[in-house]
Amino acid sequence: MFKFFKDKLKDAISKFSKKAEEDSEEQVIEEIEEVVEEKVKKEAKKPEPIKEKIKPKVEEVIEKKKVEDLMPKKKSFFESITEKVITKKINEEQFDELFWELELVLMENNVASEVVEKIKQDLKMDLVDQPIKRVDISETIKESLKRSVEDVLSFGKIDLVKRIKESERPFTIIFFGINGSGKTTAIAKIAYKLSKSKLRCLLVAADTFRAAAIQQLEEHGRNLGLKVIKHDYGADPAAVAFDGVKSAKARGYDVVLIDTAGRQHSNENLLEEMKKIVKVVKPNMKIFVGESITGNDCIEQIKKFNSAIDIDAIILSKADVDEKGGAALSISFVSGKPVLYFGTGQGYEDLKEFDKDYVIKNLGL
Ligand SMILES: Nc1nc2c(ncn2[C@@H]2O[C@H](COP(=O)(O)OP(=O)(O)OP(=O)(O)O)[C@@H](O)[C@H]2O)c(=O)[nH]1
Ligand SMILES: [Mg+2]
Repeated sequence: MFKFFKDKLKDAISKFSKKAEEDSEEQVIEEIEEVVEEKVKKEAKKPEPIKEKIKPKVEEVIEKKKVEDLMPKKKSFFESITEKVITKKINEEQFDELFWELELVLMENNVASEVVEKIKQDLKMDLVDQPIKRVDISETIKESLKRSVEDVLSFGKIDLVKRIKESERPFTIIFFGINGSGKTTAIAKIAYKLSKSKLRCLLVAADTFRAAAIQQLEEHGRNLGLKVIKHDYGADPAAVAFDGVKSAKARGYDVVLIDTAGRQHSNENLLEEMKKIVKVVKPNMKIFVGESITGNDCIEQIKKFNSAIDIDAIILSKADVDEKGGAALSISFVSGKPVLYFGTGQGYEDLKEFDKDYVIKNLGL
């Protein structure tokens, strides 16, 4: 995950810092000239000889520009020059120009515009008009970016097993998403995970629309040793879901996992049908399953699903084949809903709990 993004991000940080350093050579000389001129003005009697006298010393300090720890409380004239040489300041205009490269990388890797803007503002606060040690420019940019990303990913986590164990039974979860996003696979993976935590799961085939959808869930049921509640194809999905919950109550199941048909977020009829299922079942949790690789499309989808039925949590499938990862970075920040799991393959064990540190590490930050 994030491989392409990580490499590009590294390049952009390095370009940002190199450019920031390059730009500053001229700026430093100007700033030194200002300090010298001020000193010369103060000693206005014989400006020329003083300037001559100072010149070699200034050159000497410039030579030693990598010297650190020359920041006394009360700065002498030459110390002020040293500080100008070993630190630099980026003004707002320069920042906007320097950030552009990073902005392109973020956008190219599907980071949502809301998140790009937040990162930009955070970096601006940290970097603009702040003295930064020249030798540390790259590290300072990286640290600032890391803090910003950490902030973007700071949403409340849900411990699903704990939540289920603390709730009244059966705990009902309905899975929604567009066609082929990985809903049915995610249900099988979650059922596998919950079963290992000694929770009895009942699967409900409320996708009565797509050919072979019921068989697909039944096959998972057989593999995992779990019962599947089904009606015929074409049946009302809300009725199947209702029947599933009723059965689970009667037979003492802990969890009901309801599969639904894929629906485009632009199809109003299918969104209405989804509202009906929710109204009839009143689930404990509505999970949106989105494909990580679809990037900003995935963000648009959740916005639409969210406004129709108020999603509770997200599963991002196919993270294993997503080299960019912008959706993983942005979806919670933009939707305000937590990512529960990443789907990381087609096997039952390929479900990874969302972990902020894992994302940050994979971004190379
Ligand atoms: N690599 C990878 N493939 C996945 C993952 N999750 C699902 N898939 C594959 O994606 C395809 C679609 O998955 P499904 O679970 O059938 O998707 P769905 O949302 O139920 O599809 P519909 O019911 O048609 O809307 C299948 O081939 C899955 O094996 C994942 O995390 N990684
Ligand atoms: Mg399905």
